[in-house]
Amino acid sequence: MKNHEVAELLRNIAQLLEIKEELVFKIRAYERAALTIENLDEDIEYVWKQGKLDDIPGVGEALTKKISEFLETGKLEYYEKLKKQVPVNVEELSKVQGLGPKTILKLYKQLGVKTLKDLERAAKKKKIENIEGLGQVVEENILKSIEFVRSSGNRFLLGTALDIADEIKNRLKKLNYVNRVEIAGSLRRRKETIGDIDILVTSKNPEKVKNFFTTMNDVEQVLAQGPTKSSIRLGGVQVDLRVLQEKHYGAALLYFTGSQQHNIALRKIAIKQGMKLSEYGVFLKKGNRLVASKTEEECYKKLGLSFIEPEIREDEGEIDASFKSKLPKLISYNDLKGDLQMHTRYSDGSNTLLEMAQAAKKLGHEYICITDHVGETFKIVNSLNEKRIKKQRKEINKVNKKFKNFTILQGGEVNIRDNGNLDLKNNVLKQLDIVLASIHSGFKNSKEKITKRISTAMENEHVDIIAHPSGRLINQRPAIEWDLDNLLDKAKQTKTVMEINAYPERLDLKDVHVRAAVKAKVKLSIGTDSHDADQLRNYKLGIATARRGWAAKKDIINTYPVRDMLKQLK
Ligand code: DGT
Ligand code: CA
Ligand code: CA
Ligand code: ZN
Repeated sequence: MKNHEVAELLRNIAQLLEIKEELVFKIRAYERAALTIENLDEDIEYVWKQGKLDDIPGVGEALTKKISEFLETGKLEYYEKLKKQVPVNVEELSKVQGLGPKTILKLYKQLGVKTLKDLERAAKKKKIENIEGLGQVVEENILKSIEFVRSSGNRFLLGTALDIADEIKNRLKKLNYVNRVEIAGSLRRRKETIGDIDILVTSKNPEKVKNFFTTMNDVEQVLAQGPTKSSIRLGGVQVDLRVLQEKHYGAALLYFTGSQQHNIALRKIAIKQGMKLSEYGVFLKKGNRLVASKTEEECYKKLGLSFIEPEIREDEGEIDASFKSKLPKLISYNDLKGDLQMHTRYSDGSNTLLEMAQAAKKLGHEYICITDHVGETFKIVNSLNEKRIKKQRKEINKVNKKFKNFTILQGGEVNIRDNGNLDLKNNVLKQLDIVLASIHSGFKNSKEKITKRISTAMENEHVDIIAHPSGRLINQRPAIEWDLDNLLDKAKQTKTVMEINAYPERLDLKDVHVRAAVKAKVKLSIGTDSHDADQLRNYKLGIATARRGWAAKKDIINTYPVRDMLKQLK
């Protein structure tokens, strides 16, 4: 989705116009459009391709032209010209938290701040605290935020990093001088964002491995190369490769998988028991004798622990649970029997329902639920009304006959309106096998209001699942502010299922929310929200998120055969 990029573009234009002291109404128009597009749930590219950009409130003819140019070419001539006319680097500066248009203007006029470097210098020299309306607190926050922009602003989506890592892993596996290949670090733990990719191999010929790794034809930059560790940049991401000896493999894998917090906690346990843990193994303090190192299991065992799955190695209670043999048996990567959210050409997807079904069957699913947008007023995504729902039902019945041991269900994703009502009447909702309800606007509602909206939707007898419940888009839009405990209570009471949306930018519910839901005994579903058949494979990201939230097979309704799954719904 390019929504965030387009919004940023419009906002930067507004900022430049502000510095140029253009007419206020013109500036506000850009700002308003930016806000709308940022909060738009639909993919702006899809809206553009449908020729519906001017349906977006605040987007008229001129903006339609500009946005189209940007989406088509990745650039906007008008913006490039504007940047040349104005000496301030608003792209850099606007990333700093709390630095709005007004402040950037002030800092430029009074202190000549044009770049991030200028800003840092000014803050360090304590020049900002003297500017009216800013002060010392703002100055300190600016310094903190500059650090944040530089360090953590650049984390990659799990899905993106996983594709790159799998590709490299496959190449390394083919080499006859490489024995084991494993992905470690945050990626092995399947964290939602990844700083860099860590890969471990064992080989008797580290030199050869290094040469292969640093000269692959898509390497963008070699960052470091040594006898046992080299780093490259590929696809924009840093990839660290470590070549290990077979005998240390387990201990090294444990160490480089992390998390750092988990490692620290393990080391403390080792010390308490008169042992020492390092990336080379578990040693007895006395005589420095090696007692475990070949496998992770062995290392855990020596510390008195049962194996802990990588996804939960975050020092969030897993070590204690392992010690007491109270770890849940996590859902596994082949436990899913169906996919409960996807779109077709009926609404805003790019494939037919037959194509979606064929692709899902190929992945090993036993059933899918087609969940095109349905509704009366939510038109931008081509929502189905009653007539089209009936037409789709006929097609589903027809396509279902083509398959053996595979079921297509008819669901629908209905928008939750501002007042908590649904965008479709009950007598229509009732015709669907599964109803997903979700929020697509008003993400900035107060906590009370938004909690009420969702809980009102849960009370509707036809609503089965709340889809992408928090509405967050990773690196783009924060989650809504909600009272999760309250909503989980309501979900339990109304037998409403909470979705783990596996779309790479969403992963929503996220890991900690999943854990709260499991604890509250609220059932969960996994849906890929695919708008294209290629996206169906993302279900694994949903399982990863479920595992990070300590979910077992029984907690996820679509691990059940289709009939039992339907029985889980209200
Ligand atoms: P990332 O890359 O920011 O997404 O997160 P990680 O967890 O992959 O971190 P990374 O790449 O810096 O290091 C990989 C693992 O190596 C990390 O999870 C734990 C281990 N590790 C690295 N440096 C240290 C350290 O200074 N202390 C400890 N205890 N462990 C470390
Ligand atoms: Ca890493
Ligand atoms: Ca690393
Ligand atoms: Zn959609």
